[in-house]
Amino acid sequence: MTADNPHTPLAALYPAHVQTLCARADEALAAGGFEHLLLPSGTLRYQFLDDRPYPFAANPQFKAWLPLEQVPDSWLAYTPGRRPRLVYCQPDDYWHLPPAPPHGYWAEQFEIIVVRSAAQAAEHLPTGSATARCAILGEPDWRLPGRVPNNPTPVLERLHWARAVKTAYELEALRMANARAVRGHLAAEEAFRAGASERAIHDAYLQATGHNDLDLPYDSIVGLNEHGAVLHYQYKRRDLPAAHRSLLIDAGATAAGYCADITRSYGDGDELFQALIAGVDGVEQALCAMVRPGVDYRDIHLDCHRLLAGVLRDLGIVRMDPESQLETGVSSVFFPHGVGHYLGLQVHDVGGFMAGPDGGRIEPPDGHPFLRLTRSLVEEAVVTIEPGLYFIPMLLAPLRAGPHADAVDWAKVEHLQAFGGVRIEDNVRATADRPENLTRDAWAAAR
Ligand SMILES: [Mn+2]
Repeated sequence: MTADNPHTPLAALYPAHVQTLCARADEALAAGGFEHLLLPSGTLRYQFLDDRPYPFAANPQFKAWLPLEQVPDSWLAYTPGRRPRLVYCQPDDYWHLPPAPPHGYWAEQFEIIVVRSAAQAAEHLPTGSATARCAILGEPDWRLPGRVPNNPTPVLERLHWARAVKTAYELEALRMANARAVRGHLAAEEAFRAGASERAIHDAYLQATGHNDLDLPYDSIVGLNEHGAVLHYQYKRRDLPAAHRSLLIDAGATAAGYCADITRSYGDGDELFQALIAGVDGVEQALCAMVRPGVDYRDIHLDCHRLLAGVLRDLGIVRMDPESQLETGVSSVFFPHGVGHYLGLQVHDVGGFMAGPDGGRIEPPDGHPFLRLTRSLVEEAVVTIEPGLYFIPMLLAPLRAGPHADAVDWAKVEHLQAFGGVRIEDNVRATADRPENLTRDAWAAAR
């Protein structure tokens, strides 16, 4: 496990990361008029009338401080000027394997108190009149004894705003997550070429990353043929299709709680589909080069439409100039999602619409409701860039019935429908200089 390994490159970077978090917390607490920051890791939730818990997902606010994804009922307590305290719950439980005693590169940054139950944890949090001066960020849940999260807006907003800027520690974790995911993608391509089922491709991916299903940052999308046109295709079929025309795989990995989010598309050699993959890949690399400080991410999204519309025109799929395709909404039929999002502790990281550190909202452009990031980029922001072109029956039907039907080569569209679609997605860091493509770098290193 990454967090246990003293030799991980993360170890040397972690103390400065915690210092940055302390400074951000100082500012956020001052803005909200609070004196203590309390972050519960979260608690297990159970299915209705059952004793089976849902998969545990740690509070991302907690995970920002600690690479601990599976320690429910624990708390991080921070008071400006003091060493942060970790109340670490290691229950006496012979039904399950409790969390290991606290150790690893992170442990020495905290005053650690080990407790045996959630109720006991509460005894080590600020009490009495101090309770009212606590900003408690977490999901309110009656099962979590101790304090009720109040989630004060000014505190949350400042922390969310700041999360756009990654620390050196976070960047290294994101690189490690990318390296891990790329190992999976290489195995997945090999399984596709060998004619494996969606389920078997997914299994090859897990095997190569060393992840279990529940370790993944999101449920992988593994679609053969027409399934590539289902944006969040959620099944992994065990049966084999009659032919392996195409694979669209959108799959990530984590390291120290940070996420990679990568998509690749493969074909069977069909000339038009291969040209489509090459076209989308070219667009993707042009957009990655735009990831620079000061660039409005909405402009990357709109340029993505223009560039993809150019691919549709150049391949003779749509006979319309790119600007008209954008204005009439034709490009949105083939590219019906946003070009990307912030990436970090959460695969769709927070703060994408914020106008400033004390809130406000920047709306996506009219007609583009699915764009999740509308801010201008800053140095050390990490985003995904994920253009795609799809042949989605539900969206094609109104185009075929509408005023622009004649601009479309329907024979080509019908041919490509059997391949589903293409998406290519990398994780990119904005720097003062040229952008760092974490995904392509990991790919180059893996070969
Ligand atoms: Mn993504």
